[in-house]
Amino acid sequence: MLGDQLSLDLSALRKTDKTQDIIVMAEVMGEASYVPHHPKKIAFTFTAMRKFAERLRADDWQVAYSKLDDPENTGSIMGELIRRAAAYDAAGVVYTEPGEWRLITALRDLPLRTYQLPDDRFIASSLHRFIASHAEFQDWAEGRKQMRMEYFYREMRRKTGLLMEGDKPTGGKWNYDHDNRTPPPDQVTFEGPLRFDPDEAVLGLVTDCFADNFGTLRPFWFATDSDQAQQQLDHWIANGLQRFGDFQDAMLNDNWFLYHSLISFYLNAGLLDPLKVCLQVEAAYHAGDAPLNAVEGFIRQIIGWREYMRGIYFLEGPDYTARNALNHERELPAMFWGGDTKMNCMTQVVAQTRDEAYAHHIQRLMVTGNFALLVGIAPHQVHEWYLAVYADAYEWVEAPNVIGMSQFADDGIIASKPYISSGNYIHKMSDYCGSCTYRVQDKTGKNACPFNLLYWHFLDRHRDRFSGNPRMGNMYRIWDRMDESRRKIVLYEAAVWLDRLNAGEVV
Ligand code: FAD
Ligand code: DLZ
Ligand code: SF4
Repeated sequence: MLGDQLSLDLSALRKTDKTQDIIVMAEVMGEASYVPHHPKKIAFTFTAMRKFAERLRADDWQVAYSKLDDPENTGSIMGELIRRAAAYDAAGVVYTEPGEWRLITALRDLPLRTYQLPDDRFIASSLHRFIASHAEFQDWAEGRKQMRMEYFYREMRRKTGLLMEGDKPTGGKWNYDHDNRTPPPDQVTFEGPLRFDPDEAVLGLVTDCFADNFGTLRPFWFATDSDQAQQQLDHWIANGLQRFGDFQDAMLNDNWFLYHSLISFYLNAGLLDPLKVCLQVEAAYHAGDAPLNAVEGFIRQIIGWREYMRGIYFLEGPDYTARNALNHERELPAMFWGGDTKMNCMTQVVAQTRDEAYAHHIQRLMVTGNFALLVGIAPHQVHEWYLAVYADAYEWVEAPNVIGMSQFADDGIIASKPYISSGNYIHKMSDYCGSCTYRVQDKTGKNACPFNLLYWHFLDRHRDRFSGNPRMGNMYRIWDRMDESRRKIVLYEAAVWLDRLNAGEVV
């Protein structure tokens, strides 16, 4: 059982026999270092794995658990399986499909008899009439000129019956996204996530072994078992859900969590079940405890985006993370690792990421992601950064969000147009610009917000690719109508700014 497979109803566990089978779990350097994971992510994984192993043992399972510093630890999942198979004279290995091609391939190549079972902890894969396997997602996807999440989502609503009245969506509309874009509130009434006590032994181990990794380990407050994760969900439904919809896209200097649920870590590790979560949130709506825009918005993220991303990851195959449709080659600048920058939005989001191993969706998409796309950073480097720094990052969900949604490196499989914006959007949705060295109102000049310059630079250099896109025609018309001398100044200033970035100046 892998570190993100901590579910009592995991398919591999269902197939095994307590009286004769051995559950193998292993903290290994290979998994802890394929990217330089944030220390909180490593501490979360190890603590949750240790607790899960204890829970299994209490339920009479036989667990062979390797700690990272066990002297016999071979350092890889494959090595540990071979070692344990020899020690127990095992006939073979039964496992649930991992969420990453790298491990799928490695496990397939094990010099042992192996049986891979599907991971049916996903709603789509447990709805046997809909998409029971990767092949069926492929069938669903084929024959569609364009795959779009919205159609998949509606299908998921119909199949699950979530927020449905007969065959009609509750409230008459499928999607309340337009009601979910209110600028930040003056006061946030949600106090943020529950904070749980850490396992000091694990924190000590992580401090000793991963001292150089980017990220702050303490205070460590994550839930690390399913009971605690459920407490966090209950706490958020009671106190945060009500205003989640309104302020889903808002960002603040002094409040990092706003009304977000902070349950992605727990869902992705297997500590919470996505369908049960959605049913509980739907029940809050029917009890009159939360408005429809919040409940629909939340359920869409889980049965829509989360499941869709998984479908795409497996549909697109192992080369997905190498895609680079826009030929972006710039090195990831030091500011992503906490290096100085004068852009307050970047400073805030990177600081929050460093301290919490968390940023919410719009911060990931419209600040760090938007910046990476506008300046043209190599998508593989962007992908590795996101995979490392967020505690909820596993490749099946991270890669479609980064390579597809955020960087358009898959040439539009996920997004119908690139998610780019000038400083205006960040200004509208946050209080970042008020305390920035740059001026968001300035379109050119020495204090001009870099997003304002880079936005046009991006559109101009990718004209061939995007000018025919019906959703972008308007932007090209605005650009073309601009005075030629003004266009020249914008492009010149953007190029100078990029040169300064290349030269390692603090920009
Ligand atoms: P909330 O805002 O409370 O949303 C509720 C839940 O909806 C989340 O817990 C999550 O499970 C689900 N969800 C929302 N949006 C998405 C989405 N786009 N894809 C999948 N699930 C979604 N999410 C990850 O779980 N792991 C990642 O590695 C990851 N990387 C991302 C990278 C980029 C560039 C972007 C733009 C988004 C990424 N997301 C990722 C999606 C999203 O940002 C996080 O799921 C969300 O911020 C988690 O915080 P939360 O639990 O407070 O979410
Ligand atoms: C993320 C992670 C880390 C940091 N460490 C381990 C580990 O030591 N052992 C383990 O079984 N899993 C770990 N994981 C989770 C895996 O990387 C994850 O299962 C794969 O990336 C597939 O999603
Ligand atoms: Fe970011 Fe520009 Fe606003 Fe500064 S002015 S915070 S760089 S959007």
